[in-house]
Amino acid sequence: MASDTASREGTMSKRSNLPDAGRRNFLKGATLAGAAALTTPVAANTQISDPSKGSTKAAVPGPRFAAAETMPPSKDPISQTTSGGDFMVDVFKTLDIDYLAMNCASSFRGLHEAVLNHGGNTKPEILTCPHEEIAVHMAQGYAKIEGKPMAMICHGVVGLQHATMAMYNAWCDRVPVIVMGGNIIEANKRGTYPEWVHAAIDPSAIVRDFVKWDDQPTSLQHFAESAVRAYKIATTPPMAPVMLSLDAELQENPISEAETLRIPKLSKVIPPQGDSAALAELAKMLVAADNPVIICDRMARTPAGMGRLVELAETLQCAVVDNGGRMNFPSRHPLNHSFRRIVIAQADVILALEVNDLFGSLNAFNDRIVRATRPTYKKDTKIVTLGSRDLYMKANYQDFGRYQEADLTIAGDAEASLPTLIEQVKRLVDDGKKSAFAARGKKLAAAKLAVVERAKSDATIGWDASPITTARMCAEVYGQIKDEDWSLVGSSIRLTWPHRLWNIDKPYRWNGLSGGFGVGHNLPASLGAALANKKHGRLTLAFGGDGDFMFVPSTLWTAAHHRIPMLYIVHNNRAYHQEYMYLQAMAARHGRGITNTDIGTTIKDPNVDYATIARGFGVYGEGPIIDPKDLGPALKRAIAMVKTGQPALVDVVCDPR
Ligand SMILES: Cc1ncc(C[n+]2csc(CCOP(=O)(O)OP(=O)(O)O)c2C)c(N)n1
Ligand SMILES: [Mg+2]
Repeated sequence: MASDTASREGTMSKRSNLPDAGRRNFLKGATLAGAAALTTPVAANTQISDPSKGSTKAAVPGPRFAAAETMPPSKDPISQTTSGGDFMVDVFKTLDIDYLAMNCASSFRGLHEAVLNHGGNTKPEILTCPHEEIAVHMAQGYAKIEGKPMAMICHGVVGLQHATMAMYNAWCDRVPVIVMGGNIIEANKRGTYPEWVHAAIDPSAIVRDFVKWDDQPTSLQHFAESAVRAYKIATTPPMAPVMLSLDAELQENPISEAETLRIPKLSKVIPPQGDSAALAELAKMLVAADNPVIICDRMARTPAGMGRLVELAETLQCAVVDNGGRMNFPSRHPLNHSFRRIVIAQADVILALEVNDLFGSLNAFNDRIVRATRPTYKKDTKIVTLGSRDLYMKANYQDFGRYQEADLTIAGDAEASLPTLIEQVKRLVDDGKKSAFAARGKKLAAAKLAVVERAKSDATIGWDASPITTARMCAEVYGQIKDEDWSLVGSSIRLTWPHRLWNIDKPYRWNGLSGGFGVGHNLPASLGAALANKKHGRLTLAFGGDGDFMFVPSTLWTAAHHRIPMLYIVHNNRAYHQEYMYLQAMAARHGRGITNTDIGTTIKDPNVDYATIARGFGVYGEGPIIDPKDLGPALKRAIAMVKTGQPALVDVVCDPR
């Protein structure tokens, strides 16, 4: 790393002495006295060029500049061979950032140009996004598959305002995203009025409650240190987005004192393991329990997480309830009891691993008459939490959920703590325990089998119905992808069939949830995950609600433009159906009938033709599929397109759930 840094520094110094005439021609050619400007190297230090003389002069402070401000410049003074943006790109390269998602804007034109012409549009490569929300959500989906963050940049003030909801989702989901925004800090440098309305003294204020850290560097050295720090903070569990506001002048102006600039090396933070004595106590509780249950949510941070959880559960032969925030546990594993929550009621010890809303997992909520909750676990059940939840909290947004009592709270990263916990558990399991555990595991396996058989039979209900049942839609899709190396990266709200029926068995087979339940997440986040899957040759697919699709349908243009293969299946119930049901419940509660409840909750009159929209964005489209018999052939054609490296959409007119 150190030698890398040294060679990079060398590159920067070299660049400042050797002008790349070709690269900067567009600047010079427009206004300058041609040959003189082209042959005059600009020393990026205390020297400035004097275009009228075609020579370099020492910069003199004071009256000379005062005069310049009151007189119109005779000629455009721009003639430079480096820009601050170049240095910023060199910093991104050291951080191994593959993509920069953006909607273009003048407040970061300096960086944009440097990415293309200094960086060669690789590491990072620009992803063109028609909406800032797409850029951030793509980064969210990408990070969970790829295990590293993507950067996005947006226009000062207005672009960031568009990015906010996606940043909130990523923050609630504890996913790292390197967010940047352009700004013009110095008032006297802002030119036209749009530059004023797009500038702020503290641009990050709007997102400060849901980023882990932010900064507005005022020098290139400051940028380098803050960029490396931002990356480190974002990727240290609990992970979260970070925000850097980038001064346009800093990006656009020549680099001065290039030889003093240094890119600090990035050292990865080792995630904290829970206290070993506490883990030993937990191991004792788990081994002594008659019915221990593990609940997990955002546990598997890396592909290693799933294997560790399988090892712990198999050692104990205990039930696992997976809330699905990450790909934690194989769906068909005999110990996966996510759809048999009765295990929570039977548990004498519950271990919660990185569970975001533990109260919600352990209590039933009913708001049909009055808002009321009741515990679903026994009074004397011992509850233990292991996770990074307690290590990081913010006050304003209430993503922490209701306070849940626990008997033992171990602060630490669950995935990092599992090896020690497994070791402690194994130490305590003697032959007697082993056979008792095996008997428990056998019972659980039988109960699991019954649940799967039940799901299979439930799935046949209304098999030939039109609109198509969601069970049939999922079964038809699975039938066609199960022998591929597939990755399911998105799902419409409450669509549980894949987890009930499919064999979801590898770390990339599922990509978790939105985090903040901000609708409009699924389509772009799925595309970001598809981008990460592309180089592995995986068949990426996602289901998504029609309501979700309507927020940022232009995501499909990004998919087509960047040739990102993904099968996107619109679960088209022609409604914001979750809200439709809430409204019906409300009307019923008030005794006023449900005749008006499709107002404001349905997406019909006119019906939306999603396949035509897809084609308009250059994406292969099938549908609307209304007759279930048409679904199989349509999926086959769409999958064939995806296998050629293109995105494809299938619009399936479905029942609500
Ligand atoms: C940004 C945002 N706006 C509104 C909501 C409220 N909301 C929750 S679910 C939902 C319906 C989404 O529709 P769709 O994706 O079609 O899913 P469906 O409920 O029909 O299965 C809405 C509007 C939200 N969560 N986020
Ligand atoms: Mg819908």
